[in-house]
Amino acid sequence: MPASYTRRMDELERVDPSLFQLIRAELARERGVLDMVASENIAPIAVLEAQGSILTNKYADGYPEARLYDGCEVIDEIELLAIDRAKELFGAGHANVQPYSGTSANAAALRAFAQPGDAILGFAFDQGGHPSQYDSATPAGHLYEGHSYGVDRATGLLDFEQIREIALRVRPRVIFAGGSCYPRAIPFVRFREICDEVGAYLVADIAHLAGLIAAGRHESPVELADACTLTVHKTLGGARGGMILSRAMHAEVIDAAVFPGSQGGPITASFAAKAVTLHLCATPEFKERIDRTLTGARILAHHFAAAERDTRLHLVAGGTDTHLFALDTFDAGLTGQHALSWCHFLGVMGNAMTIPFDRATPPDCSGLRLGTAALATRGFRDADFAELADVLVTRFIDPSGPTLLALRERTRELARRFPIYPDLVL
Ligand code: DSN
Repeated sequence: MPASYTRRMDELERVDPSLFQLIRAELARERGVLDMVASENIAPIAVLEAQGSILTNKYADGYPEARLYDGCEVIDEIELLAIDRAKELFGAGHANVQPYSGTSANAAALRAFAQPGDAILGFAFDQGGHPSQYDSATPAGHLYEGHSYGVDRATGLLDFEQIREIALRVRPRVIFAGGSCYPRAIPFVRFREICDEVGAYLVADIAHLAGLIAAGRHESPVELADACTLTVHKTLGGARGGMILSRAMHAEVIDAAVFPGSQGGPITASFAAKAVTLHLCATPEFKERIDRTLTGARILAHHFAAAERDTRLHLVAGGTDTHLFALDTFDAGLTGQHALSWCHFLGVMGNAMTIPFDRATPPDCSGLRLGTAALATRGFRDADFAELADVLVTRFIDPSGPTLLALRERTRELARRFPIYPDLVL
């Protein structure tokens, strides 16, 4: 857990009491719930301090030693520190730490490797992927001819026969690998083979897997892919924002595609917040946290699998190899939204998501996505994940039973036992 916080937000409280009250309310909310949103985490205080620092004052369009603004000597050092740490942590030839988000990183990767009108191929959102990899509604999508692939209906695993068939047919310039609701490991080498066969660039979207990869707990795509796009606030657990890793030979096109290609002035304080995050991710404590994250997801998935007959909830893709799992709620007579509201009542936050071959009629869906990254950061160990699993499974076995309030008390007790920012006084 984060170390002691030494300051209150006195000045904010004085200048803007209404906003201060909202931040106080959000802190109380975060403290009172169990966050199982698979893309969220709890940033260390050091990251919050860097993000909220005086670095926010500085314009720094461009890159170290090639800025459009005067007075960037210190910002150059900070950005280079973040770049070096990213390269070191992931073993990458090049790193760009300026993308505002994962979606902006994907837009920049497309700009780097494809021309308007080119075909591109990404993992369909309703199958576990992300729209920024192919969809015309996303920032860069309208420039390209977007195609998408999915998973095998029987196994829920990536369907490489289908991916290869589409790639041979549409000849994409870029193929994306990686998703936001895919619970299984991603064999990036299979994507590399297809890219080589059709002459496509491979972009690994490791927004969700970055922490697992940094800890050495998932195969790294860094040497296989032409570029990797990621976010720093999910399993890496730190600064909000995106990043691109690439082969050294692509450094120039990637940098030009980020700025000026797809973004304006960088959020300079985020260079520092990303640098701190990467520093913390290089520690044994980080690996240990990722191990608890993975074990926690397996424990929860195992409990749901064991109770499948009683809950009629099925694990999407049969289980998990990662920090997240998804439940198919359809046979339980629930929409994903409904299942989410049952968790919400217990103070457990998650996502209702469309799952592969969803049987619900949009806008309803049949998926409930849950992740363990934030709980592991909070300090959860095996027994705590097992306790939470028992609460959640019981909730779905006996939805209207008299035990409901007792279940809610058990999640409240878990939240109390693992306080967030205990020394932050607001
Ligand atoms: N927002 C991320 C997620 O929830 O998975 C993807 O953009």
